[in-house]
Amino acid sequence: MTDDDVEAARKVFAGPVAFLKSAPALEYLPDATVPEVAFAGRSNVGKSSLLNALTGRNALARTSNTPGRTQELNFFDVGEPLRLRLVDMPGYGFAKAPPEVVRRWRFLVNDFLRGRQALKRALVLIDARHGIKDVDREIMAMLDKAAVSYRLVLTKADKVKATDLAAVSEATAAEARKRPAAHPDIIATSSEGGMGLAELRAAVVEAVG
Ligand SMILES: Nc1nc2c(ncn2[C@@H]2O[C@H](COP(=O)(O)OP(=O)(O)O)[C@@H](O)[C@H]2O)c(=O)[nH]1
Ligand SMILES: [Mg+2]
Repeated sequence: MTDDDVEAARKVFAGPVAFLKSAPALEYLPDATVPEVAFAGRSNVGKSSLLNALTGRNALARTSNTPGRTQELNFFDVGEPLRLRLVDMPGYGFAKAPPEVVRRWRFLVNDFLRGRQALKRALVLIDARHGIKDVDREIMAMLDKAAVSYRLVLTKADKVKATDLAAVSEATAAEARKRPAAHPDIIATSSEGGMGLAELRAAVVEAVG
């Protein structure tokens, strides 16, 4: 990834970003005419914060204290002319979720991942304080099976010491290398300090070609 790639991506994200629609079920998906990059992660991993930080919009994706409420795919259009669509996938792994909610999540996400031509890449967010958990492995397995290429992204990097960040980065990358559809390199980010955001924007733009 060159400086030019990073600068080109900065420009894409500096353009308009607009909420397009919310899809609570597959029949509400937008037409698959624009390349998409989906964001996945456990509830509270920092997904909404990262979407806001990436796009420089404070309230684009709601940051919520009631995890697990939204079981919808949210679509955001990026760039003028329109370059790509970000997909905010419903969070998973929240405590005490009713089985029906978990079941609905699994069907919605699995059907989306398996059938979506426009989906170029997924980003699976991992909390840098905790590393990969079994619920993350479940979605990684779904992505491997659906042959959707994905990349692991550490969040909240500002919350861990540099030595711990290096260790969790290495452990996460080691696991990524064993996964058929995972990118071998991971990106460490912070929505607070801005770490990794320029690189992540470039990775998103690169994914949509
Ligand atoms: N220190 C720090 N806190 C963060 C970061 N990203 C998110 N948070 C906090 O983590 C909590 C959950 O964030 P949110 O974006 O709503 O997570 P989501 O459920 O994955 O969408 C909120 O209190 C955020 O302020 C980060 O990069 N650094
Ligand atoms: Mg959220």
